[in-house]
Amino acid sequence: MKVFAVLLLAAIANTSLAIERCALVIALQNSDVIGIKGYTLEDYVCMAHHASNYNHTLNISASEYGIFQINSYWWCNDGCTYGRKNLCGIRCTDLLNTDLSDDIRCLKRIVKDPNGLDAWKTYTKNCKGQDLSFYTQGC
Ligand SMILES: [Ca+2]
Repeated sequence: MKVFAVLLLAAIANTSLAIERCALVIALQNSDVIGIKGYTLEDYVCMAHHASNYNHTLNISASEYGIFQINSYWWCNDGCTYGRKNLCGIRCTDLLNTDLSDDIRCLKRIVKDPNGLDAWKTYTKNCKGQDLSFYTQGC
């Protein structure tokens, strides 16, 4: 019985992660970020995987927010307005909820900057120029 409970919990954990990944895939497919500078759906999903492991509540060191780990100095308002740019015109806390539409709008704004997805070191290290088909499989 104990083994069954552990297996059941493991299955639930795997399922919730998979649903989160596929929810991101669908949200990106319904947006207009695919194709900007030649970036594919897989590029974005890979970046999110390595940035946050699809954890939309992640707030590392209070300066990186959400599923894409968007930085508060340039892109959102964290309440400490001094020196901040808020180029996406949103509250940083809006990057921590389950509504990914504003996260993706901000992602689009960032990707249009000269660095594109290279703004994420985790993208250049783990995703750029690699076979990324795994990231959208099963969705
Ligand atoms: Ca959001």
